[in-house]
Amino acid sequence: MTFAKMISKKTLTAAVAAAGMMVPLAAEAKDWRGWNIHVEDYPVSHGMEAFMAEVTEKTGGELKGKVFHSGVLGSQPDAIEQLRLGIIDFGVFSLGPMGQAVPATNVVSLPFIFKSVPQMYEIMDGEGGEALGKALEEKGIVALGYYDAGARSFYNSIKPINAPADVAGMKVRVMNNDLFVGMIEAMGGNATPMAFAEVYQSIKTGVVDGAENNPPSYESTSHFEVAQYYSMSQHLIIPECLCMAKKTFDALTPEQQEVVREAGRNSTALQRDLWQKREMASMEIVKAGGVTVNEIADKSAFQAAMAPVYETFLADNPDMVELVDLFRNAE
Ligand code: BDP
Repeated sequence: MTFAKMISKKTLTAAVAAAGMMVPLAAEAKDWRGWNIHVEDYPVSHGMEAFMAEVTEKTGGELKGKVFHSGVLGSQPDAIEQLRLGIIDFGVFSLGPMGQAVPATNVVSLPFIFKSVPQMYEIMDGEGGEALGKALEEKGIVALGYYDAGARSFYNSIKPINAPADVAGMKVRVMNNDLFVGMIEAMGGNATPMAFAEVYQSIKTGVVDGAENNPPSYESTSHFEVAQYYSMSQHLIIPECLCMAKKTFDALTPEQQEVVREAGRNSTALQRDLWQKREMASMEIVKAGGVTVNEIADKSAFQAAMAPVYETFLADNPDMVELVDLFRNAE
């Protein structure tokens, strides 16, 4: 009896299939999964695609992966947890919702902590970004660069906001972080933390009266169609982080890690450039779409209204006084 006849055809097929599957798995690293909350045509999305493409090219295809846009891999708070576990390999996260997992990052969610976007760049590319990078790393996240997300302003379906008192009684959607609830309450409004993906319907059906965001997000989500008053309070400048799972990063060779870091720096420069252009384009789109935009030249009343947010935060987090001072006392 020949060997082939000794084993059934079925067993042989299974064995060949198993061997066939095992070989590539053992020889190649798994494909990375990149989480992105934004639509494909968005500065963050282009930055992420460029990052992945550069890593693949410079490692001769050893490292590859895919960016999943439009939040299909889950909401931001869920994705942060998955990143920490290495289920998601990389992504661009707002440091707003990041505060729940990495408390030190809350410092950038304090209203008016940065004096301007250029100042934010300076602090995040220096000591401030370094301090937050360390805190992120302790929670399993490697920061590769800080993207621009401009400044967030209020929009709603009722009326222009010119003073904090105009927010009183309004139902305002905020990102998932208690600090933002405190911020709205400090102006007498009702805050509703809610996932990004739910905001459009919620404004449309009146569950909330409005929300707050930067021009590209206000435009790309079509929120401007259902909330036609955009009031340039610019109360929050929250940078975003091109982040990698430490689990994934630590498994790389030192050479691969250097490639990843360099691609991170390059994609950050690209994203910041694209951001500036998109902000202007988005303002044009929303104005053409019927939005009433009002500038708020003097923001001091809003700044004054935020005092309780700082007081509560510092009272609850005495260990963060130094970090807050590093940011707020910067020139
Ligand atoms: C956008 C951020 C995104 C947030 C979103 C939000 O880029 O990460 O999820 O705001 O408001 O500006 O939820």
